[in-house]
Amino acid sequence: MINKLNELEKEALAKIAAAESINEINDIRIYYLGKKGEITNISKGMASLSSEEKPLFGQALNQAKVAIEEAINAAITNMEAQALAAKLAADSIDVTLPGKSFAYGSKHPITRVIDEIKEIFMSMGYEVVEGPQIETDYYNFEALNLPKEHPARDMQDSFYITPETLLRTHTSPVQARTMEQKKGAVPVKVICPGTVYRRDDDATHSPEFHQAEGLVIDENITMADLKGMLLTFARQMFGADREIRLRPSYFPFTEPSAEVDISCFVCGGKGCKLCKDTGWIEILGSGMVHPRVLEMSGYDPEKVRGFAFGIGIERIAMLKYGINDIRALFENDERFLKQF
Ligand code: 2U9
Repeated sequence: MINKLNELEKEALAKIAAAESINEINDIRIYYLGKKGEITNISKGMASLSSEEKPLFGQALNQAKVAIEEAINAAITNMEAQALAAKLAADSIDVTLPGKSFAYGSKHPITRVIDEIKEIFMSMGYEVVEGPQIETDYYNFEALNLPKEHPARDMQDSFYITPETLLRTHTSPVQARTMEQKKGAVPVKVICPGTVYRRDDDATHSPEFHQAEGLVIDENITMADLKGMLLTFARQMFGADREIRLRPSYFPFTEPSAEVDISCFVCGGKGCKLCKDTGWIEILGSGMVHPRVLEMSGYDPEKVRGFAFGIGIERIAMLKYGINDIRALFENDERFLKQF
């Protein structure tokens, strides 16, 4: 019986050594050590042995069982380690590969100029106010001293939606609405950036463009306040050594009105191609709010005064970044936009 046992043990160990999977090993375990397994069966024969033979056979039986168990456990441990190593090799990350790069966007030059203007005016205590792009004839024209049939309406030849509504031709209606809401209260100190529309289309005019207009109303506001603000703006936007110059002009909503030039930031005023040898560059329009405009929106021109100004954003962007065709700002060509 011991010989038979030794044969079974040898056979089991050979099968374990040749097994290729954990499933196979488990089948071997059941075949030899299971309830009806070969080793279990042979152990049942112990009852027929003499009392001298019994302990010897018992010992051999235990040794065989332990040897098979150990071989099985070692084979399983070995197979699990091999499986893990294979999985790690398959999933491994090559840390020397270059990383994925992200394409970063950047601000459109128009947004950059608007943001810069907002910052400058906020630092001077102005509040940023926005309003609707579809306006009524009243707020876009009437409240700004541009009654129907006023010849200055022609300059803003407009996109009408109905006879009484249109795409706003300037951001001025935002200031008119603000005044109306404040019901005569002072001070009013607002900067109103936004998109506006006019029937205009050439190298320096686009049917859709942007403005930032400002309005200050208080007691005792004079043109000196306007000039002080203009100088601060010119220096913050175009350099600390800028000077300004005011030239008489005409706008229906301001009286007196003035175009504002800055000393050329390329040549410093000596004369160059950019300033067309004049030493000066026009950057915006301004003036003292017309008494009729104050009155129409609920302010008493005997008690308060105001100044107003209008900045064309595209013009500032073109000057600052040396863009010579306004259409580049609206074509969304990445080769252009990536430069900002
Ligand atoms: C109210 C009262 C007064 C706004 C003003 C200008 C002068 C001006 C131009 C700049 C370049 C238009 O985009 S542009 O072509 N604007 O020169 N705008 S004063 O005056 C106002 C506005 C609202 C209630």
